[in-house]
Amino acid sequence: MRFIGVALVSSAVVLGACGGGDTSKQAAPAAGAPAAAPAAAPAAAPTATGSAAPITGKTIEVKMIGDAAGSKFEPKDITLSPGDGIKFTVVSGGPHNVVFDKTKLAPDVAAQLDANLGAERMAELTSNLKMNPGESIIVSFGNIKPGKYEFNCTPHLAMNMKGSVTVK
Ligand code: CU1
Repeated sequence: MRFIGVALVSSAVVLGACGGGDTSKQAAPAAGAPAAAPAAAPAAAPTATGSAAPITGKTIEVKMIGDAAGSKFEPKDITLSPGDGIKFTVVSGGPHNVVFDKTKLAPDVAAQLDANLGAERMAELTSNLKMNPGESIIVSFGNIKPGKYEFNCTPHLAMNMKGSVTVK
Protein backbone atom coordinates (compact mmCIF):
# COMPACT_ATOMS: atom_id res chain seq x y z
CA MET A 1 0.00 0.00 0.00
CA ARG A 2 2.83 2.35 0.75
CA PHE A 3 4.06 1.83 -2.74
CA ILE A 4 0.78 2.88 -4.28
CA GLY A 5 0.79 5.90 -2.03
CA VAL A 6 4.15 6.97 -3.38
CA ALA A 7 2.89 6.59 -6.94
CA LEU A 8 -0.12 8.75 -6.19
CA VAL A 9 2.06 11.40 -4.61
CA SER A 10 4.29 11.36 -7.66
CA SER A 11 1.30 11.86 -9.92
CA ALA A 12 0.12 14.71 -7.77
CA VAL A 13 3.52 16.35 -8.09
CA VAL A 14 3.32 16.08 -11.88
CA LEU A 15 -0.13 17.61 -11.95
CA GLY A 16 0.75 20.28 -9.46
CA ALA A 17 4.15 21.13 -10.89
CA CYS A 18 2.96 24.07 -12.97
CA GLY A 19 1.80 25.77 -9.81
CA GLY A 20 5.39 26.12 -8.75
CA GLY A 21 4.86 25.05 -5.17
CA ASP A 22 7.39 24.01 -2.58
CA THR A 23 9.52 21.64 -4.62
CA SER A 24 11.72 20.61 -1.74
CA LYS A 25 8.68 19.41 0.16
CA GLN A 26 7.27 17.61 -2.88
CA ALA A 27 10.56 15.90 -3.61
CA ALA A 28 10.72 14.14 -0.27
CA PRO A 29 8.43 11.15 -0.99
CA ALA A 30 10.00 10.59 -4.42
CA ALA A 31 13.47 10.62 -2.92
CA GLY A 32 12.54 7.76 -0.66
CA ALA A 33 10.99 5.70 -3.42
CA PRO A 34 14.11 4.10 -4.99
CA ALA A 35 15.31 2.78 -1.63
CA ALA A 36 11.89 1.32 -0.88
CA ALA A 37 11.54 -0.31 -4.30
CA PRO A 38 13.26 -3.68 -3.70
CA ALA A 39 10.88 -4.56 -0.90
CA ALA A 40 7.79 -3.43 -2.79
CA ALA A 41 5.71 -5.23 -5.40
CA PRO A 42 7.79 -5.42 -8.59
CA ALA A 43 4.67 -5.08 -10.75
CA ALA A 44 4.21 -1.45 -9.80
CA ALA A 45 5.71 0.44 -12.72
CA PRO A 46 6.07 4.03 -11.46
CA THR A 47 9.25 3.40 -9.49
CA ALA A 48 12.60 2.63 -11.12
CA THR A 49 13.26 -1.09 -11.25
CA GLY A 50 16.99 -1.07 -11.94
CA SER A 51 19.93 -0.20 -9.74
CA ALA A 52 21.51 3.20 -10.15
CA ALA A 53 25.06 3.17 -11.51
CA PRO A 54 27.12 5.97 -9.95
CA ILE A 55 29.28 8.53 -11.70
CA THR A 56 32.82 7.19 -11.84
CA GLY A 57 34.26 9.63 -14.40
CA LYS A 58 33.96 13.34 -14.93
CA THR A 59 30.89 15.51 -14.41
CA ILE A 60 29.97 17.92 -17.20
CA GLU A 61 28.15 21.14 -16.42
CA VAL A 62 25.08 22.10 -18.45
CA LYS A 63 23.18 25.32 -17.86
CA MET A 64 19.39 25.55 -18.04
CA ILE A 65 18.56 29.04 -19.25
CA GLY A 66 15.30 30.83 -19.90
CA ASP A 67 15.18 34.49 -20.84
CA ALA A 68 13.87 36.86 -23.51
CA ALA A 69 15.91 34.98 -26.11
CA GLY A 70 14.21 31.67 -25.32
CA SER A 71 14.79 28.58 -23.24
CA LYS A 72 17.72 26.26 -23.77
CA PHE A 73 20.23 23.81 -22.43
CA GLU A 74 23.77 25.12 -22.83
CA PRO A 75 25.61 23.28 -24.20
CA LYS A 76 22.73 21.36 -25.73
CA ASP A 77 24.72 18.53 -27.28
CA ILE A 78 27.10 16.75 -24.98
CA THR A 79 29.55 13.96 -25.68
CA LEU A 80 30.85 11.88 -22.80
CA SER A 81 32.07 8.45 -21.83
CA PRO A 82 30.20 5.74 -19.94
CA GLY A 83 30.49 6.50 -16.25
CA ASP A 84 30.56 10.26 -16.73
CA GLY A 85 27.71 12.43 -15.49
CA ILE A 86 25.97 15.68 -16.25
CA LYS A 87 25.06 18.34 -13.74
CA PHE A 88 22.14 20.37 -15.09
CA THR A 89 21.94 23.67 -13.21
CA VAL A 90 19.20 26.28 -13.35
CA VAL A 91 20.52 29.68 -14.39
CA SER A 92 17.23 31.42 -15.14
CA GLY A 93 13.68 30.93 -16.36
CA GLY A 94 12.70 27.93 -14.22
CA PRO A 95 11.07 25.61 -13.65
CA HIS A 96 13.16 23.29 -15.76
CA ASN A 97 13.54 19.52 -15.75
CA VAL A 98 15.29 16.80 -17.71
CA VAL A 99 13.27 14.13 -19.50
CA PHE A 100 14.65 11.41 -21.75
CA ASP A 101 12.67 10.33 -24.79
CA LYS A 102 11.68 6.76 -24.03
CA THR A 103 10.40 6.14 -27.56
CA LYS A 104 13.98 6.44 -28.84
CA LEU A 105 15.66 4.31 -26.19
CA ALA A 106 16.44 0.61 -26.14
CA PRO A 107 14.69 -0.98 -23.14
CA ASP A 108 17.92 -1.73 -21.28
CA VAL A 109 19.18 1.82 -21.73
CA ALA A 110 15.82 3.21 -20.65
CA ALA A 111 15.83 1.12 -17.49
CA GLN A 112 19.38 2.12 -16.54
CA LEU A 113 18.87 5.81 -17.28
CA ASP A 114 15.65 5.73 -15.30
CA ALA A 115 17.44 4.23 -12.31
CA ASN A 116 20.34 6.67 -12.70
CA LEU A 117 18.03 9.63 -12.09
CA GLY A 118 18.19 8.47 -8.49
CA ALA A 119 16.80 10.91 -5.97
CA GLU A 120 15.94 13.38 -8.75
CA ARG A 121 13.55 10.94 -10.39
CA MET A 122 9.92 12.03 -10.32
CA ALA A 123 8.45 9.73 -12.99
CA GLU A 124 9.78 7.33 -15.60
CA LEU A 125 12.82 8.91 -17.28
CA THR A 126 11.72 12.24 -15.82
CA SER A 127 13.48 14.34 -13.22
CA ASN A 128 11.74 16.58 -10.78
CA LEU A 129 11.34 20.26 -11.58
CA LYS A 130 13.90 22.81 -10.47
CA MET A 131 12.66 26.33 -9.92
CA ASN A 132 15.46 28.44 -8.52
CA PRO A 133 18.82 29.53 -9.93
CA GLY A 134 21.57 27.30 -8.57
CA GLU A 135 19.40 24.22 -8.16
CA SER A 136 20.65 21.27 -10.11
CA ILE A 137 19.89 17.80 -11.38
CA ILE A 138 22.76 15.36 -11.57
CA VAL A 139 22.38 12.44 -13.96
CA SER A 140 24.85 9.57 -14.07
CA PHE A 141 25.64 7.83 -17.35
CA GLY A 142 27.14 4.92 -15.49
CA ASN A 143 26.47 1.61 -17.23
CA ILE A 144 24.96 3.38 -20.26
CA LYS A 145 26.13 1.86 -23.50
CA PRO A 146 27.32 3.99 -26.43
CA GLY A 147 24.63 5.81 -28.36
CA LYS A 148 22.91 9.13 -28.75
CA TYR A 149 20.17 9.92 -26.26
CA GLU A 150 17.81 12.84 -26.60
CA PHE A 151 16.35 14.79 -23.73
CA ASN A 152 14.15 17.81 -23.22
CA CYS A 153 12.61 20.07 -20.62
CA THR A 154 8.88 19.51 -20.17
CA PRO A 155 7.82 23.09 -19.36
CA HIS A 156 9.73 24.44 -22.36
CA LEU A 157 9.34 21.62 -24.85
CA ALA A 158 7.22 23.84 -27.08
CA MET A 159 10.07 26.37 -27.02
CA ASN A 160 12.40 23.66 -28.29
CA MET A 161 14.37 23.27 -25.07
CA LYS A 162 16.04 20.04 -26.11
CA GLY A 163 19.44 18.44 -26.11
CA SER A 164 21.30 15.23 -26.66
CA VAL A 165 23.92 13.13 -24.95
CA THR A 166 26.26 11.06 -27.05
CA VAL A 167 27.93 8.30 -25.09
CA LYS A 168 30.99 7.11 -26.99
CU1 CU1 B 1 12.97 24.51 -19.20
